[in-house]
Amino acid sequence: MDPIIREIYDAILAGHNKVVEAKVPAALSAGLAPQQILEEGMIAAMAEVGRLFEQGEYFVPEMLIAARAMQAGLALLKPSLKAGNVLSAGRVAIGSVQGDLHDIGKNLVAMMLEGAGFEVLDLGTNVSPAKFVAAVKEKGAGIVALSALLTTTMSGMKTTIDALVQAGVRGRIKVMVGGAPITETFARQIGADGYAPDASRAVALARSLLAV
Ligand code: B12
Repeated sequence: MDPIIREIYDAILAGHNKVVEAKVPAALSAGLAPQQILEEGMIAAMAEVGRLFEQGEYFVPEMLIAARAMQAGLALLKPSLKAGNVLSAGRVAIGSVQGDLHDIGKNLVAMMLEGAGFEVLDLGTNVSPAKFVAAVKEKGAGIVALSALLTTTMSGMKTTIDALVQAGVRGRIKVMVGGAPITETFARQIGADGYAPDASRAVALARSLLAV
């Protein structure tokens, strides 16, 4: 691993915001690709945080400070991840489903979609089905993107899709889903139009959903 990327990785694990804030720009100035910094330094660190949590070595406070360090790094990486796209490729309403407070992955997907020229309405975390429906009816979203990180909140995706059907708008929009516990099979079972395992494939998915 590149030494600067290693420092970013270690700083996220330790929750050292200041180090992350110093090293992300340093990595960019050293000519490292934003995608590499993101994947090897930042996403890999969060995966390790998850592993340590599972093993009982990290607890919620450690997860939280690591997440804050990750968010600090992401904010600095954001301008480099966005390509200078100006035309709107479509309007996407994105949010973490009801009961779910995880937003790092959702934010990354939102960022990459923006970078690819989509207009993104970020509804935040713990988003009720009614809020997604309102984003379609009142804001004209053509894609609804649902994120869930907990096995206990996955069912909120189905509830949201049901609410879109109930509201009579399901036919004119596409629904895409993602998050660590989500699979292609689950997406199909709940009647979503597509699933992507990461942010860059989410962009390809959004494009293909609007192309058909
Ligand atoms: C950071 C973190 C937290 C932080 C969240 C901070 C924040 N602002 O997001 C805090 C501390 C708040 C937290 C709380 C909890 N957490 Co937590 N958390 C994590 C951790 C370590 C990392 C998640 C993360 O950010 N990953 C990095 C991002 C980049 O990856 P990602 O989210 O998967 O997103 C990518 C893809 O999934 C995809 N994607 C994501 N969304 C979408 C949407 C669409 C439409 C598409 C197409 C793609 C897509 O693209 C993204 C980018 O590539 C995970 C462990 C893990 N390995 O996932 C546990 C984890 C998700 N948490 C877990 C748990 C148990 C909890 C708590 C219940 C703990 C507790 N006892 O309180 C609470 C629940 C709070 C709630 N109601 O939501 C468990 C879930 C277990 C389960 N099977 O349900 C995990 C798996 C940890 C573990 N190994 O046990 N957590």
